[in-house]
Amino acid sequence: MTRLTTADVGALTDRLREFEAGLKEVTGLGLRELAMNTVAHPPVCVPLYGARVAAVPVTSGEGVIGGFSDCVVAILAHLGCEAWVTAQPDVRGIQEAHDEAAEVVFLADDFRFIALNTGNGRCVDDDPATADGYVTALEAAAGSLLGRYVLLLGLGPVGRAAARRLVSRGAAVEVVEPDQARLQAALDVGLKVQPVTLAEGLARCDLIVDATPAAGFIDVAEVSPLTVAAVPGLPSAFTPAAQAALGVRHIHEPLAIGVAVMVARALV
Ligand code: 2YC
Ligand code: MG
Repeated sequence: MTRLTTADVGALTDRLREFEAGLKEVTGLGLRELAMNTVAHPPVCVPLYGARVAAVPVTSGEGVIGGFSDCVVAILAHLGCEAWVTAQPDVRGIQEAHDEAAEVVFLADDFRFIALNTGNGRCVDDDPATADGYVTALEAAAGSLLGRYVLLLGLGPVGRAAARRLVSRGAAVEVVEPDQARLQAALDVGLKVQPVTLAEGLARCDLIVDATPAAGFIDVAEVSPLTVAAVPGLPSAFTPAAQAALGVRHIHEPLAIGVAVMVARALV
């Protein structure tokens, strides 16, 4: 996933309620319900209220992103967890989390973002959690994915997880992946996806999952009142004009759905 900036996470922290209102309008689900529907179908109640969860800043590599851990905690608190950012980063932060009886610890370096349940050893990765949460949102918005054509842009870690989840929910997945090696690797592991050109995919699919790091290559002329776009990462493949035309049907934010599914999977 693209490395977030302080501006990205600050904007999300400020607009969390607004995002959730839009999510509810287009999917009928709030963040808690979306997470529980992703963890199990039919949904199970996950003990989020009062769950003690610590976010530990990690200084390795490119270092701490100002506001990243605070944003994770804001999302967790919004879900009803007792969440906090540890006073110290790295190993001292993990120790503090343990000493303060955290059930789940969130940690992100330059390569991985995980939620670790120190009680049961469960370790949840953000890429599949994010992909699965966004597919749940798309399915709720569409009513069902059974037999529906879905255009998937990109077969990186999030795209591959989304492809698996879309196929498992009955979708006919058409994928645009310019990297032939990535495409072949996905087909070689038996991923049931149909390679298409962007034009072919846009012509046939009203449901779109954007899992590419490329920005602004789908314009307003290529979206319709039937289009629903699940956009789990930054930047969006949709131009600002296309995003405006889609409104709440452009489901897009950099952390909230991923964190909600991560903590639900860590605690279920
Ligand atoms: O503040 C910190 O602890 C930093 N070490 C966090 C670095 C996160 C880098 N990863 C990302 O920005 C994206 C996010 C969506 C999470 C995964 N990739
Ligand atoms: Mg990741």
